[in-house]
Amino acid sequence: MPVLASARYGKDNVRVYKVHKDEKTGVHTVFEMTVCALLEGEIETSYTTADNSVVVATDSIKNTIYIKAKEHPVDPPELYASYLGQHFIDTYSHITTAHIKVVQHRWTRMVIDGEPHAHSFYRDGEEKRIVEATITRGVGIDIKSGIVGLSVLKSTGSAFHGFVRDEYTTLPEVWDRILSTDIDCSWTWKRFADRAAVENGVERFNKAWEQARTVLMRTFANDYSASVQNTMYKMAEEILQLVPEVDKVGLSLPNKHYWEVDLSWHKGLKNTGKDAEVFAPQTNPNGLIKCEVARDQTTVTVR
Ligand code: AZA
Repeated sequence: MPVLASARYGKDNVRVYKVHKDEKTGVHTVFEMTVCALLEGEIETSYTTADNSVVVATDSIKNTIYIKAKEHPVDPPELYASYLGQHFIDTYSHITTAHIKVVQHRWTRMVIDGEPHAHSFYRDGEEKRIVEATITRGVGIDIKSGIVGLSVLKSTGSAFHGFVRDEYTTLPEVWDRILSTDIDCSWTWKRFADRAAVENGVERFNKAWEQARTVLMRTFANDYSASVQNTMYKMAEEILQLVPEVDKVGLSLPNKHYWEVDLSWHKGLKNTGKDAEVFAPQTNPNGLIKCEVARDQTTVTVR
């Protein structure tokens, strides 16, 4: 006899925009996000016996996403996600867990004639800020924050040698190569007891996001990289050091290859080794290097 092994449902891809208008200065601040809210609890019968009495319609979940964005700050997104998730478990006694994902899109203030503009913004890249919050009755609030799609490239300062050489190997060892990747980085907070614990010291979230972003770029730029593996480990180590309330840092980095193009067939053009200037960026295949770095042995298995 089949059993419902797991179930959650809700609304995904809810696009939300919120503007904050400073009455005194006339300066506007805008936020745009894409929200997913999925609920878990005593909802089995909706699947097994068509019992819709346990279903909070996904349309109502969508409405709640807008209403909570109106009632509460959406900055930082960790706070908004906690308010939203807490609402579902406080309001519906049969809902035990709310899974909230917030993807924040970039709107960066324009600087016009050297002055920050009051109400005009531009999209400076596809990088996103991510929050995944799990709010569980009787357990607390688990939050994973992150950055995805931070595209970076360095034209030197990267090597890769000493790797396994056998009958499958064609890749030459290099002491100077291009390194390019789209950084996905997450940091998992120690569990918060409740919403008040998230609110208390709420500035920690934007600070950590800024610190992580700075570390990712600074380490990428300054490290003479022996490999993607080693550079990413250094990134994670420093984030853990700077943000003591974080237990684990995860990284996922594609290695986006740029191959040399041998042009010697054309009038003897030199374009390899130290003479390489024109490269062919590859779309695929790409390397993919991942790791999670825990603060210590006790946090290895954190969520
Ligand atoms: N790590 C790198 O940094 N570069 C590589 C790898 C790897 O594992 N494999 N090929 N190139």
